[in-house]
Amino acid sequence: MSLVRTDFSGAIATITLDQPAKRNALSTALIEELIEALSRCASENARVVVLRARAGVRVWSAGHDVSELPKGGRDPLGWNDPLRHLVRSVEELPAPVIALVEGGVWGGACELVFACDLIIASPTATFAVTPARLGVPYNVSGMQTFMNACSLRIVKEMLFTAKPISAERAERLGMINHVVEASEIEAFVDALAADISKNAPLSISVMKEQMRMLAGANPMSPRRFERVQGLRRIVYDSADYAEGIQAFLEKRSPNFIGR
Ligand code: LCV
Repeated sequence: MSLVRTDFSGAIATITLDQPAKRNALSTALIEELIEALSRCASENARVVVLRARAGVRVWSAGHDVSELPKGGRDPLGWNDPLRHLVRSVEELPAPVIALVEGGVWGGACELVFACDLIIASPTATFAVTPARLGVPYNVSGMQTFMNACSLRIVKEMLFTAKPISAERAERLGMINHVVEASEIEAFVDALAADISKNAPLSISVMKEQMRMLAGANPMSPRRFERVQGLRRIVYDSADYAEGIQAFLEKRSPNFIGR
């Protein structure tokens, strides 16, 4: 059974996350279908892609499938992690991707949404970045995605508290483009997508790629990168990382000890 649906209406594609039983957790299987759907949008020259969950969901996506995270001793968000592939696929797609968000967005799914080009959310939408809740050392490019989404102080609040922020506050902070009532959000996104699809696709795709390169142009020396990787290894090799994953799987609160 498909975990993702793809529909085309002229030059506009809509990809729907469709695994409500697992709250659209970003498992390898679901991510592979998402990447395949994005690739199909590119091959069919879609001019806009709308990424959404089923209408009216309480949870847009529960984030990385925690059961697929390594138990320790290996980078949980390394270059080849499916979530990393997915974020790059969104960023490198020539067509703009509009995230239509209803319900809660958790952890790595926040990075997926923030990697989209525009974000339209209903008032029910919330955004929670959760590495600290699991004891995970988020990866460098993911941190850059968050830092490009809003001010450093807000990113620190979201990362250190792991608490959800509301769509209304996210809009006020410039983290999302519009908050639109659930009853109107589909028509709003359709009109936005139609406006974009009437413009020059080559111009748009090149401007999207320029902004990706400029936004990611963070001169980090090899020495600094190695230091970051060394620090991250301390975290994913820690007892706290193992405890965070185990506590989630056992559906209990974690007891972090700071090592
Ligand atoms: C696997 C899940 C998940 C899930 N994985 O429904 O950003 S980082 O670094 O943290 C990164 C590593 C990351 O993204 O980590 C994941 C961060 N995500 C979260 O912390 C959210 C975890 N999920 C929840 O808090 C709840 O599931 C929410 C609030 C999303 C929905 O609550 P609700 O009561 O509606 P359940 O918790 O009952 O979940 C329904 C089924 O989905 C599974 C969960 O285990 C359950 O499966 P079973 O029915 O088999 O028990 N599920 C939910 N989230 N991230 N599986």
